[in-house]
Amino acid sequence: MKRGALLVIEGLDRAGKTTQVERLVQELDARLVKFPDRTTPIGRMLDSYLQQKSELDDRAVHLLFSANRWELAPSIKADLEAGQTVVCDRYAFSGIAYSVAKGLPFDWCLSSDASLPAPDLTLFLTLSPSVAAQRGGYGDERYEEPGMQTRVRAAFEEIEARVRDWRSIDAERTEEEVWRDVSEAAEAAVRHAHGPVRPLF
Ligand code: T5A
Ligand code: NA
Repeated sequence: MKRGALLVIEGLDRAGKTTQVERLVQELDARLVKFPDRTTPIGRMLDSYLQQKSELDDRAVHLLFSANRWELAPSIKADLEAGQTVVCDRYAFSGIAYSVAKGLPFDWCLSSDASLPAPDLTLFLTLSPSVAAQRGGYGDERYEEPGMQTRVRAAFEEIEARVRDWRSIDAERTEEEVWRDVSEAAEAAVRHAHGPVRPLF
């Protein structure tokens, strides 16, 4: 059975995720899902937390990020089964990486996202902290500071070792060079997407 592909773009701050995701959505006529989806009631709590307008316990916020994916999971699965490709700007791997970077246990972080729809392909955009800094200073949102970014990078490396269909892409190159690799890998994943949607982890 042919179906739509679930494509995920992950990466550190200023890696160019949104830039590449927007091109992919156009190219593949795909549905865009951005995590966190700040428009739902849960998403509004996350938006306030990220803007440092409210405080939440680390485990509580982890579960809210996860719940924000679960509330969209049924429609993502339905779209994939109906042949619609879905592109996610961040997904469960960000959820794990940022919480592990704050000191929460890896397996605890992973468990709340277990059995979400598994991506057919995750593209991880990598860049060094110095190049990230050249793309503009850190903003006012929570986590936008060098110490946290270094710990997030280490957590993503741990995740990479445990996840299938993961591809790292050097995002220090020009937008066009990155796009060539992103589009080629994504088109292959779309061609090969078939069978039931697998559960993550
Ligand atoms: N979070 C998220 C959790 O803690 N748990 C979770 O479960 C989830 C889902 C969300 C925050 O929430 C955390 C992680 C985050 O801290 P967000 O809304 O996704 O944040 O915002 P960011 O991902 O941080 O968005 P950024 O804007 O920092 O990064 P992007 O999307 O990677 O970068 P982009 O495309 O906007 O580009 C950044 C700049 O670089 C330029 C662009 O023009 C732009 O100016 N650029 C390039 N410059 C040179 N060469 C290239 N190849 C370039 N590509 C883009
Ligand atoms: Na972004």
